[in-house]
Amino acid sequence: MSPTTLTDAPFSLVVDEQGVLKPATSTVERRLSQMKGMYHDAAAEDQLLAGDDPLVYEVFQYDMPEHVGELVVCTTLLYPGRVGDEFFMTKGHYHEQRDRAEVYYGLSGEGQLVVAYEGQHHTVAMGPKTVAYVPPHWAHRTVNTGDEPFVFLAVYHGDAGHDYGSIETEGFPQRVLDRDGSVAIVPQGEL
Ligand code: PAN
Ligand code: ZN
Repeated sequence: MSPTTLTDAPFSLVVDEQGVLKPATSTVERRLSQMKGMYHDAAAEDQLLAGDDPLVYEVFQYDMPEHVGELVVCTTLLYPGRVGDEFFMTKGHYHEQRDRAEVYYGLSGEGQLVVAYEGQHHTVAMGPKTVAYVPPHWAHRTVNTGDEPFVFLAVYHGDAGHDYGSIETEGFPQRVLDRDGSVAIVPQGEL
């Protein structure tokens, strides 16, 4: 349960060498089996699921009151890997409160931020020390395009909430693929 009163004292958190936020009050462990149908190559997905159901990413979060005036801090460790030719990625979401923006700060590894809104789309390359801005209203997802964990810190409004269903139904208009060792950003319609 989130606390119902606003925070009234400063505090600090630490991000360890691996990117784990300490302390974290909630964590997410996302395996491939929890992302069924999100990768374009269903046969490659089935093959991986028949194996060890890989861990795709983890989130370490310090929960805050669900209030617009508060800021939630979390880190994401997005592991390297591919489903067929498609790089490991997060599920992606809109914020439930659509007009809540977010800031990402790259800590290690390499990736892409993919955003989408009403048929428009953009990608933003991210690496260590990149500050990437997710504008209000845009669905957002990250993709690990490297061979080591892509780790970033996120800061977002306490009342933002996460709507996974809408973008899952719509689908992101761009996919990030490994084409002969190069990163290719491919429109969904051109697969
Ligand atoms: C991030 C994401 C995190 C995991 O902290 O929640 O990277 O991605 P999914 O939530 O799409 O599974 C964020 O954007 N928070 O709002
Ligand atoms: Zn978000």
